[in-house]
Amino acid sequence: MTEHVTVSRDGEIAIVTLDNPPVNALSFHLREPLGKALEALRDDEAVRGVVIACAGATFIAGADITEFNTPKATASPNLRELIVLLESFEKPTVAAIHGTAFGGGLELAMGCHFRVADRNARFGLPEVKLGLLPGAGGTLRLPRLIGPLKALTVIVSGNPIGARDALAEGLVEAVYDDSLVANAVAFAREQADKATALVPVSRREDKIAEAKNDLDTFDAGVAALLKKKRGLDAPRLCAQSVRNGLTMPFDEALAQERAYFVELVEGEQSRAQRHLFFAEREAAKVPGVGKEVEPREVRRAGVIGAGTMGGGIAMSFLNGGIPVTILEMDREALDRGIARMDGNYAISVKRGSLTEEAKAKRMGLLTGTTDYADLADCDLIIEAVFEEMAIKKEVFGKLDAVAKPGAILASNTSYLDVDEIAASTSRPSDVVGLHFFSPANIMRLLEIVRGRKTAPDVLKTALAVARKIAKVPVVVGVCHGFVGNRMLASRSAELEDLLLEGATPEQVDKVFTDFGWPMGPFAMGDLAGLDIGWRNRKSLGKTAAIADALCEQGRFGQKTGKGFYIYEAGSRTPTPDPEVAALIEEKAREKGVNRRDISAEEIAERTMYPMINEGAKILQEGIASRASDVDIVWVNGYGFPIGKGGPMFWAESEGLGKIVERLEHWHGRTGKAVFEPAELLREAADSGSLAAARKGKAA
Ligand code: 3H9
Repeated sequence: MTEHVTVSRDGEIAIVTLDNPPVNALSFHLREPLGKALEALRDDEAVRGVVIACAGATFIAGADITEFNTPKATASPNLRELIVLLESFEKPTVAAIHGTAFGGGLELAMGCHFRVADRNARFGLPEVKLGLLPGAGGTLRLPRLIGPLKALTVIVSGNPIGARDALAEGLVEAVYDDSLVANAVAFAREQADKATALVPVSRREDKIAEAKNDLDTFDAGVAALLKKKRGLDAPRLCAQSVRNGLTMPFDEALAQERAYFVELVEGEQSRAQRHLFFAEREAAKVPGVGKEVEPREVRRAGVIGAGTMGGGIAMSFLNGGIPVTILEMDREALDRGIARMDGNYAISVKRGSLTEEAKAKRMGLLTGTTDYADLADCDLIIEAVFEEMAIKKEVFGKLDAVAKPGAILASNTSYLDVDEIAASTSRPSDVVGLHFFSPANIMRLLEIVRGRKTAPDVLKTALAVARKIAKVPVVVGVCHGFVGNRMLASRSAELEDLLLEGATPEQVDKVFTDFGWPMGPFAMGDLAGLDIGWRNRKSLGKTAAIADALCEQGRFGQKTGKGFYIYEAGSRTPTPDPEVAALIEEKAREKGVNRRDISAEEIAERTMYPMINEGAKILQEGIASRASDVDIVWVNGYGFPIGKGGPMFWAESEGLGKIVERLEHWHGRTGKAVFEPAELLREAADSGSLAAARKGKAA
């Protein structure tokens, strides 16, 4: 018995309780006493059955991620050895699961003969989200319990399943409403009394027999599952390992799984994804918003504007179980907005990702209105109206008049000065920016914009609400475009010139997709609608020779069938258009630009390096608190490839010195401000670490 592992007895059933806060990760200091306790129980003839349970909020959340790539990760007993030990038991072993059984935690549970669970328990193998595969038999045992394709769906998505599904699929034997451990003990006793032989999961064949004889169906299922995982090693090796379980003897497949795990854990992608795991948790820790700050309660949210953005924001709240009052200017616009939300949910029902009952429940939380007075009972009100300061101020003036004291007033502005908006109210400390990304019901990122006067408890509330509605929040400071859009502007600054100087849209886009972005900037522009940028430029008195000319011809992108590319009727696949090539050449001639061959390397340097440079400026100005916050913004809001860990993480592995040198080269050649290296970037180039340079500045 140690502080992390205690063994108690209920008659002839032993209960092993693990206690390693906060999430009972399988650290070496837990594994060592657990191994000793299990050996003793296996050999103790007075013990007829064993229950493994956990103290605290959850069962085991997995291997200890902080131990990876250290000697502790593999020190004996490692997890695989513990599972082999469990499978050698000739008396029933029962995992009693509450909270989450994730990763190595579920693998340990599958080393037991039986699993029983609390009704709120969740089960998953989320290793893929860390760029890994389950490395202690998970890819081999889960298929033996729930079938290979179902198992692969769980493994490749990394998403958990609930207790009810786990019971239906055969992952657990029983689910209880309460008294989990007592029920688990009774279950173990029942099994001990039975004369039936105990078969370890690794020796069960019934659930994989069919797939073994029909690998073609399995392979077709794999291909469908891997479609959206382009460029990532972990999902591919997860699938290969599950397949090995069908074609190889168990122990051989297990050794191969281990080899894949080692390959992945030492690789760049997993290092990047583990960085993102901790970065996401770090982003929730906001300077000046300590543990002592209590969040305000949000029982009802208000949303102003029922357009695509407002509707998406409202849906996020409904999905999180928070009632919403949504306001539009007139009845017709309101009805249209509500019908669009209803239609979006109907699509989910059709796809099978939502039940009719859940849809009705969510829509039941929605109230529509055209009267500001109806927002009086809202605890948080978010406006998603037209992006113009005068209109925003008018809306905030009305809100100031009707909102109850203590209500949080939020703007979904993507660019505007939140301090100026706040100053137009009588309660600037209650004002905050909540910048959602479109489609707001799907995109995970939420930029929380901290105004000069925003109160700490308002920020704490925004963070808590974000979590409740399944967003990834990052607190940022006030500047034009905040973190994401400001860096995006720098990434885009050279796009027109690259075309004028000789690159083609498809060549530029290919550099981006080869890097791992889901789309290049021109295909993206066509998808979003080129008219949006055009309108924006006009309002700011700006021009872009090529994009403006396309819009003047009515080429707005996918919605008009033509933009930077041409789209066959009903297709979303971009095809290069000779007319666009001719237009680019004409514009280059008009401007007297000599066209030349442009290399992929040059395209990458002139787009991605200015983005990094802007990120460094953002850090230097304190708009973001940490380089890792910038990474979270880009991975969750802009499709930056997760296997590269976000722009700032990538920049460090690319070499900050090299980036500074190339920025200087382009700055010398063009004199453009986007290439002038940020002071912080120059300083960081010496140490190789943005975080160290940022700390140096703060000190
Ligand atoms: C694995 O198992 C590999 C095996 O297949 C093979 C081995 C050979 N390790 O998320 P929270 C920390 S890979 C170390 O805010 P929640 C976390 O950083 C693992 N630390 O809480 C945070 O620290 P801090 C597969 C961990 O209630 C604190 O715990 N498993 C680990 O919102 C609280 O975390 C996973 O990928 C860990 N495994 O959510 C599961 N997990 O307070 C990863 C958490 O200092 N974990 N921490 O910031 C989760 O998904 C969530 O933490 C969980 C709780 C849902 C469990």
